[in-house]
Amino acid sequence: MRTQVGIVGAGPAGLLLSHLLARQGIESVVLESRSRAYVEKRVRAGVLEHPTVELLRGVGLAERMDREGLPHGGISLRFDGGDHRIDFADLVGRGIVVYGQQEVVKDLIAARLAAGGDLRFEVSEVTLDGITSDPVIGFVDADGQRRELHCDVIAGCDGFHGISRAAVPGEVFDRQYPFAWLGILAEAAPTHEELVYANHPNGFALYSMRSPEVTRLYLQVPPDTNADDWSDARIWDELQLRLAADGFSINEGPLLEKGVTGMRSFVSEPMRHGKLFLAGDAAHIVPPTGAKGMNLAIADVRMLADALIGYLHEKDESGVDAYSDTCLRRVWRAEHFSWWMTSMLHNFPDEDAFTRRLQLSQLRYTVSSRAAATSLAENYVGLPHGAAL
Ligand code: RFL
Ligand code: PHB
Repeated sequence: MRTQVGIVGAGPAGLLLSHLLARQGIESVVLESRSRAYVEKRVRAGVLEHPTVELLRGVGLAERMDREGLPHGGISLRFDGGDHRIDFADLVGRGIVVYGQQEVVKDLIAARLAAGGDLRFEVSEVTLDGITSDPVIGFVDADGQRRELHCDVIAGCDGFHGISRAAVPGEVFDRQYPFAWLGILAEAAPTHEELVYANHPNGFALYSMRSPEVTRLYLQVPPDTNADDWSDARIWDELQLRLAADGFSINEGPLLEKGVTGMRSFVSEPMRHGKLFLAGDAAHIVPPTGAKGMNLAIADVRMLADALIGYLHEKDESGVDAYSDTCLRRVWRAEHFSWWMTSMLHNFPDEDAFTRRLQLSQLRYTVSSRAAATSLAENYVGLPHGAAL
């Protein structure tokens, strides 16, 4: 088999890359280890930043998002018994859209299949060879046939646990946090229109949603937590307590999903080796507090698609040569923002009184100074793609 771009991984990064390349007449094959049903059901991110929304609109992927997504003009920070709204619309004139990652993935798969795209699910034993000369991806297809896919370049979009990153020699930057998030999806109508980030003495809590019928909520828990140790009643009690504010209560309902997510900051540099390019979680991870992971994956592949179009159509290497450095500037901005939000909003187990006072001071400053609130807003709604960072 032969194609121009061999893409490993059918998450938002791999699927969007395939879509962007196809629009410019470049062929790709997407290889995914999981089934289509699995990737379409995997519950993950929920916040699309402004540049993501604009990109999806610009490339014909926004029809359902514009119908079903929930546009938000701000978020609340809740601490010390008070609720403080950060008004994105007023501060930066832009907002976000709440639309589940798996909905983006469903829309992408539908668009690729409608355009005759080659997506292969349930492949196994994926290997990468010839990365600095003639790239070949080896794999076993869903029917058990071993195959070789020869390509001009490989895009490693296989997430944090994929195989691509190991083929790129370089340096790794890693930080683990001493807590995790217990996340639930509940069949309960949201009682509040926007997201609430709460810093409570018992730990962080986040109020989010997916639709007018489904609420998404998170609690800070110890890193080794087993989700089964938390009964539904205990989860609701803790959410009601940590998110409490005047006139605010959470509708409870049956849980559709419950899981624990670790918190980590991670960057692997560079994002390219020879003809292998990393994009998305394959190259970097952020803790979810800034809602940046999927948005960064999307920014990477936008840059990568432009670079590959120049390279494959016109043999212009300037874009592929600049890819890693340019992406990493946005990556580190998001790493900083996510680390900052995480540090400001969570309880650190060994936190002393001095650190706690600093945290509260930072929260008060963020909600009372227009300059500080604007900085949060501009990062949260997303700095423009292509901004000098
Ligand atoms: P993905 O989505 O992990 O996709 C990688 C794909 O590669 C496949 N794969 C392989 N395929 C073939 N061969 C192999 N050897 C393979 N190994 C792996 C995998 O099965 C998978 O399908 O990476 P991608 O495309 O880079 O996308 C990144 C995002 O998924 C991730 O950053 C976000 O989900 C992070 N995230 C959030 N991001 C946001 O922008 N906003 C949010 O609000 C937000 N909230 C979150 C989040 C992630 C969370 N979890 C569960 C980690 C909330 C949570 C709880
Ligand atoms: C979500 O709705 O899943 C969500 C929202 C905001 C975050 C993280 C996750 O910061």
